[in-house]
Amino acid sequence: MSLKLRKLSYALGAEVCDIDVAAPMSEVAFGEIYKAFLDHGILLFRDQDITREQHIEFSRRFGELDKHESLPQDRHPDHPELLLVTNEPNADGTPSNSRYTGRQWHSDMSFTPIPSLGSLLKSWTVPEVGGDTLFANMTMAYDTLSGGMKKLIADLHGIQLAGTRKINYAPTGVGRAEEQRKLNPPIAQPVVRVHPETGKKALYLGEKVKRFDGMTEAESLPLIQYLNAHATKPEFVYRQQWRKNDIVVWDNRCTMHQALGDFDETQRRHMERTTVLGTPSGYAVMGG
Ligand SMILES: O=C(O)CCC(=O)C(=O)O
Repeated sequence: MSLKLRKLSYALGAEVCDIDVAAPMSEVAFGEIYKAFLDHGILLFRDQDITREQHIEFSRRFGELDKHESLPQDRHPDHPELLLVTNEPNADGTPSNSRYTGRQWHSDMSFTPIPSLGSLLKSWTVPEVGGDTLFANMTMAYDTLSGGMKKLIADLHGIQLAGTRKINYAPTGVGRAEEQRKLNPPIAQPVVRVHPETGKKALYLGEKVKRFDGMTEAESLPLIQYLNAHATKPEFVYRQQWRKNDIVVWDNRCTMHQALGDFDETQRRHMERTTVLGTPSGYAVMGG
């Protein structure tokens, strides 16, 4: 098989064209997909009208899947491998817990000692317009820093906190953030992360980090905000405009992403994500 790829943006991403991810696929054919995943940071597969089981099965090709023990409130009731990102109300009519999931720059499971290798998000229901997701190339972000800045951040660790959210969103679910934090104590992750497969260095930060280990929030925040702003400049970013039955797989080791609230929230947006386990990274710290 020879993959038909179409670049999605200058910074990152490629669409894999004319493919059915649920069809039988040899190791060699999947090897081509995996190589494209490493080369482009994210891959888009359009028109994948597949079942949940097929979504899970294809995801397993990338590695062992997380059962989402660290985010139990958002799991699919019948498939622990699937995490819901939905604004569909609960059966009792209460708002969904996960309606604001991902509304800040982050890399999945950075707040755990085994951050994710990659995630595969499938769109089941999308609003008429909007509900987009931004992805940033963190290798490019690192490479374009000055030598002085690279030296300054080389040994820093950012403390990643579970359950953080931007203050402009209403709280979701009673005790949701508290539960997430209880299950996931703060983890310090290297600010410069070496990709275990490509060997390339990437920035590893996002908006779940409020301070560096060994420094105060006041000392840390200006640099964290500078680095996040640098990493998310338009030239380092791809904007995914979802259609129903898209699957996007992203490499959490060298990209970060953010779900946007750029849509009419009275319309339904329902996404489901599998999360591929990564390799151990970071260390536990006391307090945030
Ligand atoms: O819903 C989205 O577009 C992204 C959700 C997200 O950030 C995540 O699953 O980590």
